[in-house]
Amino acid sequence: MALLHILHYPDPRLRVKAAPVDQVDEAVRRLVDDMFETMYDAPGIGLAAPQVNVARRIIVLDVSEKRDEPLALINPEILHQEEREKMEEGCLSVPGIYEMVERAARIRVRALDPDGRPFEMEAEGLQAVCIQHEIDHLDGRLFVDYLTEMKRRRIRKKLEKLRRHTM
Ligand code: GNR
Ligand code: NI
Repeated sequence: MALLHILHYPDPRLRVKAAPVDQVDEAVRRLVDDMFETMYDAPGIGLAAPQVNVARRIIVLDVSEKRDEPLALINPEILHQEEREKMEEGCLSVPGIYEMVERAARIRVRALDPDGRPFEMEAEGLQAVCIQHEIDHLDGRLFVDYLTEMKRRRIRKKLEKLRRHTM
C-alpha cells in the first residue's frame, strides 16, 4: 500500500478525459488499494484516479459515518438520474473551498467491481453527489466549473497564491 500525491487545481492534468479500463488486473487492484489508503488518509469521501495522475476510469468512495463501507467503481456509467438537489461540495484537488452545486438527487449506476464483474446500484443523497463528482473528474470536470466565472477566478487566484507561499 502507498499514499499517492493528489494534484491541485488548476493543474492541467485534472482536465484530461480518462480512458476506460480494458482489463481489471492486479495492477488495477493495487491502484484501487492505494486510492483507498490515500482517500482515508486525506481524509475524503471519494477519490478519482485522475486526481492521483492516473488517466483511467476508476473511482473509490466511502460516505459511511464509520468509514467502513469502501466502494470501488471501474468504468462507471450513469444509467438513469432523477430530480435535482443542491448540496455543498468540496474537493481534495481544490483544498479549502466549499460551494453549493446542483446535481441529480438519485442515480442508477453501472460499473465493474475490482474483480472485473459488472454490477448496478442506486444511490441518493451524499453518495449520489459523490459518484457524480467523481465521474466528473474522469471527464476532466471539476465542481468549480459549475460556479460563475468570477467565483472560479477568485478560487484559482487564491490557490495559486497558496502554492507560491508553500513552494
Ligand atoms: O472529500 C470530498 N468531499 C465531498 C463533499 C461533498 C461533495 C463531494 C465531495 S468529494 C471530496 C473528495 C474528492 O475530491 N473527490 O474527488
Ligand atoms: Ni474531487
